[in-house]
Amino acid sequence: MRSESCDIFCNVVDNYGDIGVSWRLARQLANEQGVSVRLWVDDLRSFGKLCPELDAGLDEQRCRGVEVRRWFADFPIVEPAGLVIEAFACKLPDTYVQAMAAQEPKPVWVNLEYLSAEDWVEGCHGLPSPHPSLPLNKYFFFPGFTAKTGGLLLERGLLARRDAFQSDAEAQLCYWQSLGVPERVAGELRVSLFGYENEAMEGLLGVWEQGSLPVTCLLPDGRSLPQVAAFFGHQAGKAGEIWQRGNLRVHVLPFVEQERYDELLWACDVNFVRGEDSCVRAQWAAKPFIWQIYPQHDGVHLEKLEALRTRYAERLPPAAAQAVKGLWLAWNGGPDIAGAWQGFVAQHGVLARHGAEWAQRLAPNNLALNLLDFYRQVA
Ligand code: TRH
Repeated sequence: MRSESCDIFCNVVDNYGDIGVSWRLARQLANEQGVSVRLWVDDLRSFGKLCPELDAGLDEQRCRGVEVRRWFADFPIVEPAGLVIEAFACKLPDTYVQAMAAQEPKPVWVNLEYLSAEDWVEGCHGLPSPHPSLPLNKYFFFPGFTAKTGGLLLERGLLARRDAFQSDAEAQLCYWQSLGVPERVAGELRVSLFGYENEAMEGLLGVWEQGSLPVTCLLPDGRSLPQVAAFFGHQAGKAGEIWQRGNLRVHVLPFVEQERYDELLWACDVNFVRGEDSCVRAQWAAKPFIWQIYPQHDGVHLEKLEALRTRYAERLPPAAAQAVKGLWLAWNGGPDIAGAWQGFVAQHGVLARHGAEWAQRLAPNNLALNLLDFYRQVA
């Protein structure tokens, strides 16, 4: 790498996915690959939810091996890095682009795209787009699920740490104790629930309440909380609260720092996830999972949902594939959440084995390594 340096630009649009992915990538490049990383972020308050040690009052700081800079509209004059990553088409400052054009050799400018399992991604991954007026190319880098895409973010040693945790009953017990969650009772299912507002919420909570198995639902503080609180007859809720109705008990958890969220996914039997980054983490957790996709007005999100569902279910026996289809659709605006949940739980053993095999299959296609290889080829 020419200068072993990388600038990552992140504009926090909504929620935590943009900064979640940028922060994960920044740490991986810095701490695993020895790259000198500067992360420019316009909203340090949202960032601070994922990384509480960050000081949202500082314009410049070092955090976990990464130089974190507040991205002001009035952008300072800086020398561009060798690798420039524009996360999710956030527009780079004009002065910075001018500086890139003036630099020799030119930096490699990459737009890191949103994750999709759709087929067209393979054809677009790595394509250049010439700047309309400056001697610069911007390259489109697509994360994805096949060898012809940029792969997925996966930290070194993550799967080994997951395996160690999942085979260590004592570690899991300590983990549950740290959350104030009692020991499991026979037949109990532990489910994490991270999502957006959802029309199917009441139906899902109802089937858990009425079901024959005890369900413990771990609910991180966030957008699903008001609906769950309402189900229990409360106006609102906060971390630390515990609610019970029939066979369902809910523990409201604080939103934890990013690394600690993995443990929740590893420890649960089923994970409800959303957006982009938590969906990938659920796949590394290798437990049966349900994806609530980020909704878009034009409905294109349903095609993305279908693309991942199809890929994920490809090697599943028909009954298990059908169970995944039923619950993923019901959780994304489709019918019959109660029946779909029962169908899914009946396939839990098959889906758990499949989850482990699926994670193993995806693991070699590592986004951070692919990005560096791409950089070295282009530079
Ligand atoms: O927050 P999200 O809904 O982000 C979304 C998506 O990325 C979507 O693609 C994008 O278009 C939209 O934002 C604007 O979901 P996501 O992607 O799962 O990001 C959540 C992040 O929060 C992820 O990095 C995991 C992290 N997290 C924690 O750090 N602690 C927690 O307790 C929890 C529940 C999550």
